[in-house]
Amino acid sequence: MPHQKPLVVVTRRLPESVETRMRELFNASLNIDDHAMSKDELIEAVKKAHVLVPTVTDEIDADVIAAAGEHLKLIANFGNGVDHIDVAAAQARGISVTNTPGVLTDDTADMTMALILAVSRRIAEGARVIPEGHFHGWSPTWMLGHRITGKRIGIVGMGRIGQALARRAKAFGLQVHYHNRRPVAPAIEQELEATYWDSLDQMLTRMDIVSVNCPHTPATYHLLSGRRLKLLKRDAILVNTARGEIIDETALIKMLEAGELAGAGLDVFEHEPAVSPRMLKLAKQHKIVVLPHMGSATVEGRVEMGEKVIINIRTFMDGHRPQDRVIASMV
Ligand code: 8YV
Repeated sequence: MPHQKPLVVVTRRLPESVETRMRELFNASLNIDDHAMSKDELIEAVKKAHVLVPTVTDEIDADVIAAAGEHLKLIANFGNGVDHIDVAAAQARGISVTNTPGVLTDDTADMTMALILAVSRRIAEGARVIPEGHFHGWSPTWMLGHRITGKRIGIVGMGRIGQALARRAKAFGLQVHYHNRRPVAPAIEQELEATYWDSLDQMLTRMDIVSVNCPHTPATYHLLSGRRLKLLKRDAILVNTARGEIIDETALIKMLEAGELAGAGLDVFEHEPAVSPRMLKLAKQHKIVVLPHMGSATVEGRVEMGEKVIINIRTFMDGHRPQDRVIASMV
């Protein structure tokens, strides 16, 4: 790192307090009009930057890494997931990668519960009735959804967010089940009264609600494949606030169209920001609830993410290993 302030290229607009602090601490190059950078722009950025601060909208692939100038030593991602960064290629070039875990756990878990309730209790559909002038009076059989209390939730991925969701689910009276690479500590299992399923297939056949909360890695790409989705009960619902790529979206759409699954709540999509017309049709028919990747979208969360990015850069510049360093073998 240079003795003068390092050139930190930030690819998107960040909360004002974060940008102000970055300007004070670094030679910060900010993206004033907040456009998603093209590949050429990213290549130009890595040629000159000492530190790159990308977000989920930037594909930092092997080509971008290969174009990096000798000064680039750190990619300090603004976000938790790093599936848009070729971490192995970065590591091979001696470029460290950090992320921002922990500070978006509660917000994402809250949004997951919100989607579970939205789908089960038809909230998105109901919220449109009055503004669209269709409320002509209460009726005993109108707008009925399904109770969640007493149902079984199967959480796929029991990391920070999975556990935060489990805590909320338990408070709502759901029975918590989970699949993970390995069981969580017995004390956590006890606290959450959670049942571990070594076999994802077996868990899927028994759940009323399935929530995807694992990271997207080569191992979890299409983890919920067409075959596995077929294992779900017809009256089950599926919720995804992790990454679209974890579910075979085409297979999911087919099942929803055929009425082979009761519903879905999706905050993320396989080809984001593109969402398939068939998915839009299902949303218009109120068979699914779709949100535009809002899981961590709180003012508080975004400021804390920015603060974490700054801490990671400062720690790195001071010659220490940042706490949030991501290594290729982890992803
Ligand atoms: C962020 C996310 O909005 O952190 C993540 O992995 O998916 C999001 O909630 C996004 O990544 C910001 O870059």
